[in-house]
Amino acid sequence: MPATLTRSFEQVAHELRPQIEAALDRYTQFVPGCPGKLAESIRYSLLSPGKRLRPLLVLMASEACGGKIDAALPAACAVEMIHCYSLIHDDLPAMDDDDLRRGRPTNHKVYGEAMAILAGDSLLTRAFEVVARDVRPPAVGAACCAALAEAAGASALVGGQADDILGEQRRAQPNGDRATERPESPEALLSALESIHHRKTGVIFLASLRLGALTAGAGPTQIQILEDYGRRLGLAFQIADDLLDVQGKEETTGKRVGKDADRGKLTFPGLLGIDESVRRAQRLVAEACDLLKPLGQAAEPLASLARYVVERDR
Ligand code: GRG
Repeated sequence: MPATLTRSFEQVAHELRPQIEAALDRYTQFVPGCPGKLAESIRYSLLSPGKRLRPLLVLMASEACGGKIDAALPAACAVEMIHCYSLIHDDLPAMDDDDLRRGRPTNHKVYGEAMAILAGDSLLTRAFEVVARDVRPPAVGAACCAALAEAAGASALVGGQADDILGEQRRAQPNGDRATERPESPEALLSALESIHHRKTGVIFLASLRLGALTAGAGPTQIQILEDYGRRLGLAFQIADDLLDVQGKEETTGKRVGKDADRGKLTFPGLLGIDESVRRAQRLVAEACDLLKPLGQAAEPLASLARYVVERDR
């Protein structure tokens, strides 16, 4: 295929983002009953300038499987709502205690902790309402709801977050129960880190791809290709995220940098070093792009998204 026909990730994202932003705006025009302050707090975070990677993944996966953007848009918005809820709750003092997100003060810094918790709760429930009402036919809507619930639940997103917090608490205990524990090997630490990130980040990426495929009526072979791609993409994204925390700048990332080291978190650069982390992320992206080849040119935006994920500065 001549290179001129290949649309870059930024070109495709530039076309699709306005549709995502407009739909997120429409989906958060709440009916009476939702207090103005709560609606403001929800919209403050949801409509803030995120990269929209997960909704783009839904739309690009749908396109790769021959689907239509309009049919995938409700599912794309639902995934972004769940992602946004997780960021609002992750930033709370009881969790990561952050004051900067997407280049702005975090939700609880502006609206207070109670309203931030409720904004997250509202986004989580709204996501399922949107899918149940607007994904057609209803059987596909039900399959999307189940996939989303599994990805956001106690054995995935919430479980990964819980393990992350429990691990941090254990590492912060200098003696206590740990005095009798054997130190963990580097291999065990790496596998624990990969498991946490798979649940905290990777599974939502996989759900995004699955929802895109489901709304396009994809078959099992296409779904399998997307999932194999998604597993590598999720891990590469997380390695890049850890590298940005070490090497990135607050002005471009829009969030506090250096916080993982400050909190004694397990990270890929911490375990593997910077050079090996970069090599690993690049290898994963190359594998992810190779896996997409049977889907042809329609999957090129997904390949360019994978390359963007490790080259990004935010
Ligand atoms: C509170 C249930 C619960 C889960 C929190 C998402 C999460 C789990 C924690 C956020 C902290 C973090 C750095 C997670 C790993 C990577 C990640 C999800 C980064 C943010 O995603 P981006 O870079 O963000 O796509 P934008 O703002 O562009 O949408």
